[in-house]
Amino acid sequence: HGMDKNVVAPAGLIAHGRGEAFDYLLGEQTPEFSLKSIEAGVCAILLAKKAVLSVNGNVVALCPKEVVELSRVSGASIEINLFYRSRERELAILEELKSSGADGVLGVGDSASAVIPELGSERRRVDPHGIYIADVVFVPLEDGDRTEALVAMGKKVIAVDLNPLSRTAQRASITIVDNIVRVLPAMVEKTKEFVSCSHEELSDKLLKYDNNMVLNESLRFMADRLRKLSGEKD
Ligand code: PTJ
Repeated sequence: HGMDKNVVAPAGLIAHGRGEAFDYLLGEQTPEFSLKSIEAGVCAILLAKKAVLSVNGNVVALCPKEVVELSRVSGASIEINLFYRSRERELAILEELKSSGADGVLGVGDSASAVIPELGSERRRVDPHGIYIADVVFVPLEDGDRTEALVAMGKKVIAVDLNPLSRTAQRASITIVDNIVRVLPAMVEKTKEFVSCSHEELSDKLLKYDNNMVLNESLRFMADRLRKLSGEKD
C-alpha cells in the first residue's frame, strides 16, 4: 500500500522482507536486550542538544503516527532522508507525516542543502538545520555507510535494525535489534517515563550501556532460539 502511494521505494519491499526474516529468528517479540537499547536510546535523545529522527519511506509507511508522537514527547525534529530520493517521494512522505500530525518536517526539497562528507549516495543530502548540526540522530531501517559517516562527524547514532550484522547496526552508538513497529511505541512510553529524570540520572543510565554486549547478546539469542527449535537439548 505504501508503495502504491509512492511512500515506499520498490526496493523497500525487499528491505522489509530482509527485516521479516530476522524477526522470525527473534520470535517476533521484543527481547530483554532490546529493552536496554530502547532505554539507552531514549536517554540519548533526552540528553541531546539537538536530536533528529531521520525517516525513510519504509519507516513512514509502517508507523507515521508513532514517529510524530516520539517527536512530540521527546522534542526531537523529524527529517526526511532517502536513498531513492525524488521530489514525488519527498512530497508523498511529507503528506503522510502531515496527515499524522507533523509540522515543520526537515529535509524536504532545497532545504536538504548540506552534505555529509565522504558519502556518495543521496543519503548524503541533509538539512543544515537538522541532521547536519544534530548531536544525536535516530536512524531506523537502513543498512549503509551513512551511520559510520555520522559517527565520524562526532554524532551519536541510534539505529533500529532487525539484522544485528548490518553495517548500520554494527557501526551505531546504540543499536536496537527489534522491529520498528514495536520499538517506536516502546520509545514513546519510555520517553514519557524518563522525561522527568534529571540530567545525572539519564547520563548514569547511558554510561552503563554497552552496545557491543547487546549486539553479541542478540546473535546468541538468535542462535539459541534456532538450537531449541531444531530440537537440540540445553
Ligand atoms: O525510502 P528510501 O528511499 O530511503 O529507501 C529505504 C530502503 C529501506 C529501501 C533502503 O534504506 C534499503 O534498501 O535498506 P536496506 O539496505 O535493506 O536496510 C534496511 C534494514 O532494515 C535491513 O537491515 C533490514 O533488516 C532492516 N529492517 C527491515 N524492516 C525492518 C527492519 N528493521 C526493523 N524493523 C523493520 N520492520
